[in-house]
Formats: sequence, C-alpha cells, structure tokens
Amino acid sequence: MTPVLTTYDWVPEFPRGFVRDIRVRWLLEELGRPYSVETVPLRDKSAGHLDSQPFHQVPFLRDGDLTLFESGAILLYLAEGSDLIPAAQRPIVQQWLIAALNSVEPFSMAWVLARFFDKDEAGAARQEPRLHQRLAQVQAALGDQPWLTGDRFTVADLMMADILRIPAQNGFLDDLHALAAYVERATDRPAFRKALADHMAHWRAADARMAAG
Ligand SMILES: N[C@@H](CCC(=O)N[C@@H](CS)C(=O)NCC(=O)O)C(=O)O
Repeated sequence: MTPVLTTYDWVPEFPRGFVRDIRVRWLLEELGRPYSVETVPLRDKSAGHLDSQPFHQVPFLRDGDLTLFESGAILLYLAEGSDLIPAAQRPIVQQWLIAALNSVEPFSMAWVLARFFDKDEAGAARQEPRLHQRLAQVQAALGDQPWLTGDRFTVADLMMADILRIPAQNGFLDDLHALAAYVERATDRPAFRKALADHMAHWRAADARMAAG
C-alpha cells in the first residue's frame, strides 16, 4: 500500500522548505517507503479539503482507508513498529515528540507569526526570551547524548530537529552550540536531504505550472 501525502498546490517563496509535509516526506524516506503526493489549493480552499483536515491545513495522509491529519499523529502512525520507535523506549519517544510539538513549536511559531506574518518587530522581540529559554532547556535535556533518547535517532528527533530548523535559521542557536550541532546532525541525514530536495522540486514544478498558465 502506497501512502498518499497531501500538501499545497503552491506556496510563496518564504515558507518553502518548511511546509510541514517535509516532516512526513523525511520520515517516509527514513523508512524507505515509497509514497505519492497529491495537492489541495492554497488560495481557493475547497470544502472537500475540510473532510480530510478540519482546520483547512496541510499535511494530511491517506493510507488505504485511513486518512490522518496532524503531522505528529502521521509521524507516530507511520513510524510505529519501525526502528524509529524502539519498543523499549516507546513512551519516552512519544513524550519527546509531543514535547517538540507542544512545548517547543508554539514558542517558535509565536515568534514566526509576529515576525513574518504580522511583521510586528516589537511583538517578535517580546517572544525572543521565551523561545530562547525553551531552546536552552532542550539543549540541557539533550546533555551529552547524540539524540534525545540516547544513542539512536528516533521519530522524536525527526520532529524536534524539524521544529528547530526555523530557530536555527534565524540565529537562535548561535549561542547554543550543542543544539545547533544536533540540528546539523539530523538534517545531514540522507533521508532529510532527499525529502528536502523533493519538497523544493514540488514548489518549482508548481511555479512552472503557473508560468505555463
Ligand atoms: N498542527 C498542524 C499544523 C499544520 C499547519 O500549520 N499547516 C500549515 C502549513 S505548514 C498550513 O496549512 N497553514 C495554512 C493555514 O493554516 O491556513 C500539524 O502539525 O499538522
């Protein structure tokens, strides 16, 4: 059964590389699992889109009769039974994946929304100390380990590293060297590089389609 990943038909330049289908692509590459991609319109959101994603967002995944939204749920579903959720560490892996989504990403998103969506420099500046504190706490929890739960890269690292890419790209890890190295270690994996290349190719193909009218 080949899962079908749905993302947008096109997005402007600035979110490219970060639309959350990248997480699912990355995981599917880690698993060596082929998949296909379908799209929903970004601009003219359809009522049908809501049947698969009640918040009119992406990504969502169809796998046989199952349709799943929420990138965290999709990752946990796809990684189940694989080395990316070692059985003995399952609750701890789930804990860290949820921590990434629930205790780190909201702080990063609050900054992103203020800085890039609202273009509110003062509002973004107000978010910075909170975001920095969370990032420092992740670094402290990582300690000397290569990955969040020890020696093995898990789906929790995939989620955490993906979430940390935006702070990393915007200078928030410049004084958090161990955390910066963690993100680099994760995103240096061939599966991430392949996922990112395919993700960017998707937007280039969308541009070409638009240019062709
Ligand atoms: N919690 C959701 C967030 C999904 C989300 O924010 N998707 C963005 C793209 S990365 C989106 O569709 N944004 C457009 C919108 O909210 O209208 C998840 O992790 O899947």
